[in-house]
Amino acid sequence: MVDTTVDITINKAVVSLVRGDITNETLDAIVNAANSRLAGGGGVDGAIHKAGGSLIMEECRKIGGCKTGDAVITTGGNLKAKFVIHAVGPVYRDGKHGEDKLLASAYKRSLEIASARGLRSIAFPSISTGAYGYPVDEASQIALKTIIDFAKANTDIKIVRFVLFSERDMEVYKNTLYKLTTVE
Ligand code: AR6
Repeated sequence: MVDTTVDITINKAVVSLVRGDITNETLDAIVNAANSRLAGGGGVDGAIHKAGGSLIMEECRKIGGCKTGDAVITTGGNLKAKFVIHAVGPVYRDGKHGEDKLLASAYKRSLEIASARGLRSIAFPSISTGAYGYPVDEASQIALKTIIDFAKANTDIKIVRFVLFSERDMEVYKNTLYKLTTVE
């Protein structure tokens, strides 16, 4: 039953894992796995720009770019989510080029930007684990640990949802969440 949604409460936030397409989410913000030029592309980036329409790209062009490990916010355009937070994860080389810190930072900056805007709910894809090649098991540990640490220290964001595209990713994230929340 790998597709069953998982919800856990950390401090004031419900962290959940669901399987699906992030462009269907109705939360305050969805996070895009963008590139540093904010130029659009394939994967979740392509799906978000396609569903959200040209206003998102117009704002991306005005912003001009985003460093790896950082994030920027635009309108949600035609999406049900009000905003898109474009986070830039690292390209995975061999794990020895600071990829872990950059990936953690992409998640943390997205949460900080959402919080600074007064947003209460946010959905993430699995950043860097598609075209950028980050091994999903390691990436899931970094992603979930960063979110759990943020939720322990902050009370403003109430819903953090991971929207996982494949059954395998769902299974990996579930196992990681279980390990992170039962070992402590
Ligand atoms: N909803 C949720 N997750 C999705 C969706 C969707 N609609 N579509 C794909 N995924 P990727 P990256 C998953 O490649 O590795 C782009 O060209 C996908 O299965 O989208 O950070 C950008 O422009 C995978 O698990 O992002 C950048 O150049 C995850 O989203 C580059 O790719 C991330 O895969 C970024 O690469």
